[in-house]
Amino acid sequence: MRIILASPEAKVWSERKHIPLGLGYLAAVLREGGHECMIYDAAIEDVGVDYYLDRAAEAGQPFHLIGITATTPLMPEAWEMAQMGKARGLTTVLGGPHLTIMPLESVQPPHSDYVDYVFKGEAEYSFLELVNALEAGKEPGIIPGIHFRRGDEIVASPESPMIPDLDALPFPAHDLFKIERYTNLQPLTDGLDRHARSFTILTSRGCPYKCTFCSKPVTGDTWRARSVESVVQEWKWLVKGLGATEIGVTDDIWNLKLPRAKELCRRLVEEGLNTVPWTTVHGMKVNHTDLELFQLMKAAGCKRVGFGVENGDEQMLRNVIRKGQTLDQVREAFKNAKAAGLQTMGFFIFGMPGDNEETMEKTIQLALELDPKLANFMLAAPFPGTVMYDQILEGGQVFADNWGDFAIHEQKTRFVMNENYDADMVVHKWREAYRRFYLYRPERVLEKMMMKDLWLDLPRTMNNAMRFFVGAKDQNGSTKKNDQAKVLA
Ligand code: B12
Ligand code: SF4
Repeated sequence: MRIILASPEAKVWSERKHIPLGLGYLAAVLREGGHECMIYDAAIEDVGVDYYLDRAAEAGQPFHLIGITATTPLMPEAWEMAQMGKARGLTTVLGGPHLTIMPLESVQPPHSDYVDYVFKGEAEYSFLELVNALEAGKEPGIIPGIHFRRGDEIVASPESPMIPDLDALPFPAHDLFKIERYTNLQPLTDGLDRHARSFTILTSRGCPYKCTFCSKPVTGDTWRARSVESVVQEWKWLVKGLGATEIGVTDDIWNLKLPRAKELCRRLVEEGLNTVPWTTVHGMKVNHTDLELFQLMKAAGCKRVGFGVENGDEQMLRNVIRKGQTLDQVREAFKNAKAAGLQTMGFFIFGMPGDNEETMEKTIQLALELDPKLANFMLAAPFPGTVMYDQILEGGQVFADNWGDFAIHEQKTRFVMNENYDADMVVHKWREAYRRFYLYRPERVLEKMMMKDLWLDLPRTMNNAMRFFVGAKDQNGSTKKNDQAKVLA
């Protein structure tokens, strides 16, 4: 079968363009199964997916099926793509984080007019099973994770789609990405390289922690690790086979088992793979680190480590966010990482339920104290599938016009909790954090001024400055309840 796997363009503000790795995994398994695959990522393409669908049909080699991936904010575009596919007679399949949390929504009207199948969870094997069945002209049975309509009935698989043995999977089809069109991974501090050969790699899936802002059902509570050897072989392919210039580890928690993490670093050194810089893009967990790990990471070519710090108030961290780490552990990790010569990043969240002026001030103070190379301050957004979402709905309401508003930096997902929660104060402190960290400290301003990138693209620089320090035009000005906004619950 000829299959096009597509990712909609993120309307989420981000200058970074990362490969949609999930599609790489799906393509690899489909290819092994004898099917032809193309990956279409709207984020880096100049033309719409309809262009490829029409050219293929004109050439007498039409695609038979379109598989679309989506996180929550990309759902409107995902449905649009499915409509395009359906209008051209393709079978349409949706999967990815949002569909894992809300699979039923897309097989109900109006979406059931143009969405044929939805997959919940990890779909490498189950998607292949569906494609094989369709190619053989058979009605698909109960495949793990599948949801579809049969007449008026909705067929929903009760089986777990999480894959226990990750080593059994092929490496993602990294060769199918138009890699030169993706940016480097951390342009906020490095300058934006629009043509980096930056790949991401996944050494494990799942996480046993239960942070209340995290969409936990997406990867599950059970941590499943690949063997060090398998990871090293993929790393080798990226560096030696595909000319990677940067690698990002995007696990939820790659360092859960300290000895395994250290072993991986040692093997990267042994294999001479420490020449290409790498980062832990989405952070590592502070309470599974020690100085030796950071030293080994440095030796293995790691350039920068990120940590989810979240909040500067111990009670918030323990009782509201349930991060499973203490502020002392945070301080220790930053100290050790810096001592090993690594650059650090800190991720901080503003506006979790219970956050007030005092706790947010503590968060700003902690960011200034830790002084990472990059501080990423985010507004809490109640994504479905999080404990936070359920908590808000118990005592308040989430307001948004559609799923497209669920983009963290856009400030459009508003919620009301109770009289103690001041949403305007949250936005005020969030912007203050950016100003105090990046604008009011001469050494930071100087550091920025030295960056060639800042001067080469002044309009972009100004736009970014407005967005974070003041509020860009396309960001919604008010956090107050908007009566026009729908309640998404
Ligand atoms: C890398 C990453 C990013 C990258 C995106 C890179 C990219 N182009 O995909 C960046 C930094 C840009 C990013 C941004 C955001 N992210 Co993000 N991100 C991740 C992260 C850490 C890893 C993603 C990954 O590679 N997973 C590995 C692959 C193998 O898994 P997968 O993509 O889910 O694919 C599997 C299944 O979902 C399924 N599947 C996927 N697609 C399809 C399609 C079909 C047809 C089928 C059948 C199956 C299927 O099969 C795949 C193979 O098993 C995840 C957390 C996680 N561990 O998944 C968060 C995560 C996906 N992100 C999340 C969020 C909230 C965001 C943002 C919305 C945050 C924001 N700033 O507003 C934005 C959204 C931007 C966007 N493009 O959608 C949430 C999603 C929650 C939700 N409800 O959607 C996650 C789950 C984190 C979390 N635990 O809360 N993110
Ligand atoms: S935020 Fe990170 S540590 Fe917390 S549950 Fe999610 S993946 Fe695990």
